[in-house]
Amino acid sequence: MYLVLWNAGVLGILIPQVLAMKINYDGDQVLQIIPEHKDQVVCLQRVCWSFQLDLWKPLQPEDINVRNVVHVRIPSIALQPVKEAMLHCSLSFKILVDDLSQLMVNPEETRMRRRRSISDHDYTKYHPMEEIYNWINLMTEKHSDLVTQHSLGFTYEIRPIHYLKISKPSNDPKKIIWMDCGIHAREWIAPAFCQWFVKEIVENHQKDSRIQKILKNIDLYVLPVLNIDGYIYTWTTDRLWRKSRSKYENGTCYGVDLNRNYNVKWCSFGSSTNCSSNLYCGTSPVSEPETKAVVDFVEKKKSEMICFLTMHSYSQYILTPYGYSTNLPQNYNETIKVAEMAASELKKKYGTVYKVGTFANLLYEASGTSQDWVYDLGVEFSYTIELRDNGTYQFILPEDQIQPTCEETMAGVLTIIEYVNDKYFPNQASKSFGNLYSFAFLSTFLTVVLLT
Ligand code: 0X9
Ligand code: ZN
Ligand code: ZN
Repeated sequence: MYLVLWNAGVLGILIPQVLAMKINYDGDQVLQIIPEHKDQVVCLQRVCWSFQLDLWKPLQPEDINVRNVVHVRIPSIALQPVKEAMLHCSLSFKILVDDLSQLMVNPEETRMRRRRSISDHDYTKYHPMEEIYNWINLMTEKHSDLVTQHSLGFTYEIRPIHYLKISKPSNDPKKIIWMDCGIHAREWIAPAFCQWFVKEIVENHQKDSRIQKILKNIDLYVLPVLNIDGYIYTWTTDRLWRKSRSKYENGTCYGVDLNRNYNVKWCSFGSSTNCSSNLYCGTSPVSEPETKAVVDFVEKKKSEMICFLTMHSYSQYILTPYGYSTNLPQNYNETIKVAEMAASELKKKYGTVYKVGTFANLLYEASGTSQDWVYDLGVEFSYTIELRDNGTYQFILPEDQIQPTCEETMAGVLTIIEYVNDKYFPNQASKSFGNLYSFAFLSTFLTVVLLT
């Protein structure tokens, strides 16, 4: 049974890969529009619907609002009529990207790079999936004292989903912090950050006292790419693919938005029942094997899990629950405080400004996200982090921004992790200092007592 599935999977992947033409975005533009009045909103929505435009921000015309920034891709052939239609209702626009295809790196070229040893793995480049699989292997070989790889499950196209567990041996019970990257295929900076994060931890766990302290109490679980099928598809066929690659309605449409597929107000807001939509929520909650893999894992580990981080792009946000409701979670003040601390540490590196808040209040409501599902399961600190940029390059963040993005994000993420560690392990937070302090206090006290 397994072998048959695997073969079918391989064939199912290989055939379309050979036949499918790569989608090119020659001459496509990305426009920024900020509608100032209600009638402009309505006009812009109509333009989006009638030209079937690919909205990037927000993701569907229904969520366009007065004075909210809109980013939309216009195919080269539609440029003239779309711009005319916009000017017709006095909508002014700014050209964010003049020719999208110019921004996209040539993946074939990148694929030619062959990695031989771990020191060759270039953390300032984007990597195709086979290189990430190799990196996972090499990481566990080279750092077997600290890093192990485990299977979370399989994707729709039957590829193994691996996560890394970073753990120091301990006799005391530990807690778990989870981080996943690559739910959305085109958000390449997220998997790049997961790789960076693991590198930083393994390289610094001996010299950095903060990482040392954290690893005493906490195991870090890192999932470098969840939506592997989609990620591969962005390399082979469509750089702007968002969803997974499951097949619907006899192959007339593909893919579920894996961040709309969780069993939390499933398919109510900011999602679609239309399988052609970028926000397709699937046929039922947890219908996708990728979602199921995460759900099974989190359910098994929920009593130990104290923090859940899910990495996305773009917009530069640290988001707290909820997405499915504008109601605030019970620990809102604390989670916001921690997010603000993280944003401020992040900003210290390169001055990058992140906004903090709930998704539903900052942007629009979205149900069925992993962040909300995990939070409602009882994981106290659950964050979605939307990495760079803020609109100049959007999903096509240039490789020369990988390093600064990862460095600043590392500062932010470590702030969250340290806070959570200190909260759950208060005595360990500054034990040596504490001991010294009580010794000093006791001896002063004794001296005073003895002298009087
Ligand atoms: O819409 C999403 O899935 C995320 N944004 S993205 O542009 N990367 O697609 C944000 C999800 C936020 N979720 C919650 N706050 N619950
Ligand atoms: Zn495996
Ligand atoms: Zn995303």
